[in-house]
Amino acid sequence: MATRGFFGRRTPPELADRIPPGQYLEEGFPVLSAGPTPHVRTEDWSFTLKVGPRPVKRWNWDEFNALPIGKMTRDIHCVTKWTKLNTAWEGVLVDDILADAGIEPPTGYTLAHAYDGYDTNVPTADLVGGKAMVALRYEGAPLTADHGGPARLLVPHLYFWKSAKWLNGLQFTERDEGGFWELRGYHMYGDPWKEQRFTGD
Ligand SMILES: Nc1nc2c(c(=O)[nH]1)N[C@H]1C(S)=C(S)[C@@H](COP(=O)(O)O)O[C@H]1N2
Ligand SMILES: [Mo]
Repeated sequence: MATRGFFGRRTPPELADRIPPGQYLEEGFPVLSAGPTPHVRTEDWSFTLKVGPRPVKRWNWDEFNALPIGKMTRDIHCVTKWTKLNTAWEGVLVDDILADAGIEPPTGYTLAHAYDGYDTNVPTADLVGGKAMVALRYEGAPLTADHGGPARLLVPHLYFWKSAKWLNGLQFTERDEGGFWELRGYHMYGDPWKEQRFTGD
């Protein structure tokens, strides 16, 4: 009769060390978008890597899918307080995008850009070294439009708003420039283990 604690928002003790402070365990996969879902056809999709204003390389869908495809299974943490464990993704590591472009990380900061006009900033160090990918598939199937398909950024160690859906490019910047939510009061970095939800946290 050891079922008490497995329901509702109570966290099973063996998982407690995977739930950051203030978060609860979510079994579903909520959809959170600032606006309507853009429906981008893969034949219209492209991904552009920029250093400041300068485009360095651009890939179409077929070219991008020919890059090395890796897997990541990670826990994700939304600032609206849900945490989802063991989410399984396939996609292209940011390291492999840079390698294909033939560049080393040129600046310390990056802005991720998306088809809906959304953007978000991430320190470059948090995107490389196997820490982040451009995800193309979730749980073995192509990423659905509501979760950011055709492609989304996945930076699982930061709050999930950093994982830009409908990604169409990464831009290296000299300074740490805030993106959509960061300019509206959210934290510039967003470490869930430090509860960096809002400016000043
Ligand atoms: N392009 C884009 N990316 C986005 C958003 C958005 O509105 N537009 N919302 C962010 C927020 S606040 C969260 S919590 C996650 C939600 O991803 P999900 O809908 O797959 O759960 O996407 C993030 N990425
Ligand atoms: Mo969010």
